[in-house]
Amino acid sequence: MDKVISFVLVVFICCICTGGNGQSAAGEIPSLKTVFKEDFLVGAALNRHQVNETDPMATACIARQFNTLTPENDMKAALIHPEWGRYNFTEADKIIAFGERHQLQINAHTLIWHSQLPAFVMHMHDKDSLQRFFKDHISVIASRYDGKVYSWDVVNEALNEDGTMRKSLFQRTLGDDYVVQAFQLAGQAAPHTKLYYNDYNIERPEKRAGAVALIRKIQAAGVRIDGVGIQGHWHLGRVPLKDIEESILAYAALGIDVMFTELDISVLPDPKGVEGADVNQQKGYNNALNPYAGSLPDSVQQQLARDYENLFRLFLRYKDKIGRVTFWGVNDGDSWLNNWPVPGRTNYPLLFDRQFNPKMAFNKVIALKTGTVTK
Ligand code: 9MR
Repeated sequence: MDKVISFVLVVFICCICTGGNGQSAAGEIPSLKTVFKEDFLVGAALNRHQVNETDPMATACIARQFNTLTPENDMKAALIHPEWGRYNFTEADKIIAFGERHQLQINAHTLIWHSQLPAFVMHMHDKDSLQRFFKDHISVIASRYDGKVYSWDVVNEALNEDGTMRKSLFQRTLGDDYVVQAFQLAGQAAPHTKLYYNDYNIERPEKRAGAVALIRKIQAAGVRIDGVGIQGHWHLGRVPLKDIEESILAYAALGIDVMFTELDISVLPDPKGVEGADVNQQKGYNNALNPYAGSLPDSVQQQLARDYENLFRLFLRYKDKIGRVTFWGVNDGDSWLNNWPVPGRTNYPLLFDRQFNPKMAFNKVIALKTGTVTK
């Protein structure tokens, strides 16, 4: 009987301490980076406003919660290399300074991607010019930030859903080997930087087989690749835990680090024909596609919390193989999913709400480590 009373007392105290919303008695929200410090790094993609520290609440949340960042856009080719031979390092340099100021390790994103290319490259058809752009771009940027960033997403999204090579400008003009070349050039320019391949849906068996083959090809060429980023753009109630688990094992077996690099869980209905995270897929708005414009129903909040809890339980099981888990945004208001694949929606895919309050999903994830009782 005594035991029962003590148990009830402990549960009661825990509830008071967390205020039911994950806050301690002192009013402090637990910190993801602290709670998971023995397991893996926890990060977020940051936009330009956040790097410029225009919102003190955003800065405080980032500094408290995360120990690694990925620039959401400002190191992409269109922004950092807008014209032939002209680079604009202003924003990228601010990202480095932000990382130093707040002690966040930086994953630079991304050197070679078919999207967000500068106009002068998109219209380039001859092999010599593209080859020259390719070499200059990788060498100049990777060497400038060597030792300042921890890692690079060297190549992003080179694969189709069936695991074959995407017929991108790079593939069509330079051939399939462009991926191996990109890693080779990056390795020469940035010997102190980890080099990763990053893509979405590469937990799915078919696409995973393509990614495994691509990584093996890089390794067989004697070229360095240090890790793979599974982006992790998933959907409410459909997080593919089995595929994720098999993927962690398959990629780790290649002797490389496994990361979850762009994590979010969309709670909104998908328009027909949209899969993955291809930024070029856009669909028209209608109200039926935006059911939670006012607020998120409790049942959906709970499902989101269950999805995140199950996912992080899996991450913890394989923590020896997982180097980093990065969310694609800090709070729900930042997320690209408010405007993709349908513009102007209200999505709720992250752990913090639009006012930076921790959501039920945050509490569930934290509780996996602390055992704190949460609602
Ligand atoms: O979140 C990014 C969004 O702000 C940009 O408009 C978009 C196009 O560049 O890219 C988004 O980030 C993508 C990332 O770079 C690669 N994987 C898919 C991400 C979501 O689209």
